[in-house]
Amino acid sequence: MNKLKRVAAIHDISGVGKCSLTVALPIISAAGAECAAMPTAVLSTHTGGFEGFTFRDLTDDMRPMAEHWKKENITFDALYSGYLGSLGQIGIVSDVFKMFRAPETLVMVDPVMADNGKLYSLFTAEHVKGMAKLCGQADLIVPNRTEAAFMLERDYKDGPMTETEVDDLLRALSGLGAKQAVLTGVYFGEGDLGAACLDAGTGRIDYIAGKRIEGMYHGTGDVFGSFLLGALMRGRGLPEAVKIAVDYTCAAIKLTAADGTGPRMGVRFESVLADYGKLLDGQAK
Ligand code: PXL
Repeated sequence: MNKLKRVAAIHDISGVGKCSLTVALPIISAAGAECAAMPTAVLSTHTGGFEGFTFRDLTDDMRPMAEHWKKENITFDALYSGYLGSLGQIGIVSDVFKMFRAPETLVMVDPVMADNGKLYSLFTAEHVKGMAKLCGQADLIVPNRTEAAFMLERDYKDGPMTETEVDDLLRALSGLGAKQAVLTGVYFGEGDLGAACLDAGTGRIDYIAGKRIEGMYHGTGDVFGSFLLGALMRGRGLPEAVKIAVDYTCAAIKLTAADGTGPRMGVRFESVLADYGKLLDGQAK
């Protein structure tokens, strides 16, 4: 049997709405990897589409948690950061990366802070600068098009892209410092929605298209990132892992659209988990 890989997922817990830790834990576990958690904040719901959510900031707990893990000689095969609950957490996560980075550790930063041309509520321009710096410490970054534009101080553009635009954005993103970059929300034709990835070591760029389902569903970035990291932990190369993440995210969105539960409750990833696990075990039908 393969060695069990251990991931530390550094995200918030939004009690309702299926994003961040409530999707990273089940998806990475379904991949057959262990998912440890460092919660950055606890909210009643995520901040996109709900009014009056509670927000407990856990900034002060993060460093002591990391120090305890270190004292217990706990090691990680991957460090995966997402939604950070305060500006101060960016520096703490940067220190956590330094504490736990070993030669084989994969540091993946999803600079969760914006979508559809807008910053999420609670974030500022300072957050954008801090996230761009944190991306420089990562091996792999996973921004959406809005986050990419903001971090690169470019105008956000939606709609279909050309290959030249995608290549240019990916190369600019790798200039932030990470060896590998995955850009989400990429499509060339109206019926598609997918991602593109760059390995700056080889210069190789891949475009992966899925079938677009109309509507913007919440938490899809976290679902995508978790499917991606799970596949990487099971030994898949970057383009193959991106393809798996696009396929399973699209499948979850399709089921959600059929359910008609609306965009703010997140996507029905639960119903594709068993299949995803089997695929990574090499037992797909
Ligand atoms: O999925 C991104 C995300 C994560 N966590 C919280 C959020 C959001 C997006 O709005 O509000 C709390």
